[in-house]
Amino acid sequence: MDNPLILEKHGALAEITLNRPQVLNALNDQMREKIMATLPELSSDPENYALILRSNNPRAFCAGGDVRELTDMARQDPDRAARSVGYEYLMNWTLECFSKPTVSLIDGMVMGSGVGIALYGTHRVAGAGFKFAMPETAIGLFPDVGVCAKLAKMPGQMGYYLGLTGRAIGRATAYRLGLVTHCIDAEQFSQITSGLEDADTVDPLLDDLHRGPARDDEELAGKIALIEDVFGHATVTEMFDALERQGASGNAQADWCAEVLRDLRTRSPLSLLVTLRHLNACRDRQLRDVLIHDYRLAVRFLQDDDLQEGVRAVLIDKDGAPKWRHSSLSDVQPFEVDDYFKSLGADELELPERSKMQEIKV
Ligand code: QUE
Repeated sequence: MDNPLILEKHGALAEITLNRPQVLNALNDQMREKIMATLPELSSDPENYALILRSNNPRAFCAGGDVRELTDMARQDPDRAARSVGYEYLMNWTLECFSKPTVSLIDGMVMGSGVGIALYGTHRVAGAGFKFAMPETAIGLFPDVGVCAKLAKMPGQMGYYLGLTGRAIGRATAYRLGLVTHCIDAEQFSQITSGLEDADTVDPLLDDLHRGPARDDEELAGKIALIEDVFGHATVTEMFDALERQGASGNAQADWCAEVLRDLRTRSPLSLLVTLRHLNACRDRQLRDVLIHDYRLAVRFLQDDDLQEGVRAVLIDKDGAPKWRHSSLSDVQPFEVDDYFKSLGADELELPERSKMQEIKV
């Protein structure tokens, strides 16, 4: 079990298995490096047809990045922590530009950095236990790994709801939102791998096994108009106010609104404000540009207090009571948010254009 990432080739299929079950496959540098080493070799391998990404743990595809390792690094060697994050975003971009069918088999949790692996494959298959979340505002960070490119463009402000609250959704909702392409129970995953080993064509193989989810499996089905209304407000303060009004209204969704507001109040105020501004900016940005801007924000979060405190409160001491640098939204000065978005000058993340990523190597 010492190898955190296993690469196997069977016939026409290459399989990458995330293998750190004790930490729900929290992604570390070693795993990122192995993924990065594998992709260029596969892209020019004539024996290889497709790549599968999967987990050895039915509870989680990947619960996120190894943020404990990252925050330790940020204290001891901030430049190294920044390089680690930049390398992760390069890996996200490399997965996006990879030119072969790439099938993520996702059962259990997929959060944060895990989304940054699973989402950029051509085909995203969700098992019955699938749970998606971008929960970073809970640890004083923001939804990164390029996911704001998707969240900002979802219909009805749904991505704003997901990115700001960090709340989870199941596979029916994720399928509706286009985060996953197929719903296939984990018991059938071995049929997918054996088909791809024989170079069976990926689309008919997955389409045959797919079962469209029932409408009543969508946990947000009755809340679409409400989410559009609340998360369509221009500021986080107005979103809080709208939830407060709805929560006190006695209508059918009042309890749910009160819960969402309670969740948002536990999130880092600075994270919420930075996340909203980033989402707005990403509405008309492509992934490469989003990742470059993610890097600016990540470098600032790594140097600031809330991420350290969030990881302490949520993941180390597990007291669930982070003491954020700002006690409320109104404590955050506009210039503090502005500073997060400034160019890093010579230290900006450099990502090659897509055409460069796909150049033929000789
Ligand atoms: C927000 C996050 C993460 C999180 C919880 C949050 C995150 C992460 C984990 C995590 C990983 C491995 C574990 C575990 C939790 O939790 O990024 O228990 O074993 O990696 O609220 O961003």
